[in-house]
Amino acid sequence: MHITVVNPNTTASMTATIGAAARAVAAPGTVIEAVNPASGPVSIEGFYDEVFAIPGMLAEMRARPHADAFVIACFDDTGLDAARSLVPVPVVGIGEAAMHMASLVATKFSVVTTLAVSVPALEHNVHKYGFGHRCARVRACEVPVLELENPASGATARISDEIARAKAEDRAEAIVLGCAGMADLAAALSAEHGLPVIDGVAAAVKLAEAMVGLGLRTSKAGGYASPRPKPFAGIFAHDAVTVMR
Ligand code: 5HY
Repeated sequence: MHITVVNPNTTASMTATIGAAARAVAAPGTVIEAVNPASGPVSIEGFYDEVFAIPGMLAEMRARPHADAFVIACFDDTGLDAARSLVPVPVVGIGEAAMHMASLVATKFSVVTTLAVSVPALEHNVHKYGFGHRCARVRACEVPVLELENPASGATARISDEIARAKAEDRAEAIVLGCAGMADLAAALSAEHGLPVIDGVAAAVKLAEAMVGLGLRTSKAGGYASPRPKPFAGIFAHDAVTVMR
């Protein structure tokens, strides 16, 4: 099967990290293609950045009708509902995927993300997905997204310190890494802290494989129905959906 993993931000080096994490867990026979749009924010940190990442992300998806499933590799699950409306195949957000996996191994989990500005959007998703009684807290380690790629930033140590606080203060039994850029840190942090540390990229790839294997596709019976064809004016003219799927 072919899974396209879309990093909605425009930082190719982060896309490479995401792709490596996806391929590390992909089953034999699963082809992983990791892509990012050419236009949009270099990182997504809060509501404003997110909006400008969505058109480019959807364009990357529209250009790949051959994909058996898509993973949206931003922990905010950027544009997830629009993406599920656009394509008939499964679309898995790494945030939602990680929360589901955490709920299968712990009675209570905490999320450790990057900056405080990102926290409200993630808290909204926790409740939107029905994990309000399972997620103890969404924490920020105050590391900007792209500093995750800077070995001199001390990012890993700051994430580890926040995990220690989640264990002590939240009684977290598992940790969800709240950024796609943390994908390569899960195993080491889990070993260091002695509890499950879940990376959403890996979780989303395995869930997507399972959905394809089950023949599950997004329901078009309601909210994820294909958009009705209509003109889009101005700079979004090429984003108009012209045919029903
Ligand atoms: C992400 N931003 O996973 C989110 C995390 C965040 O560019 N990729 C990003 O900080 O909201």
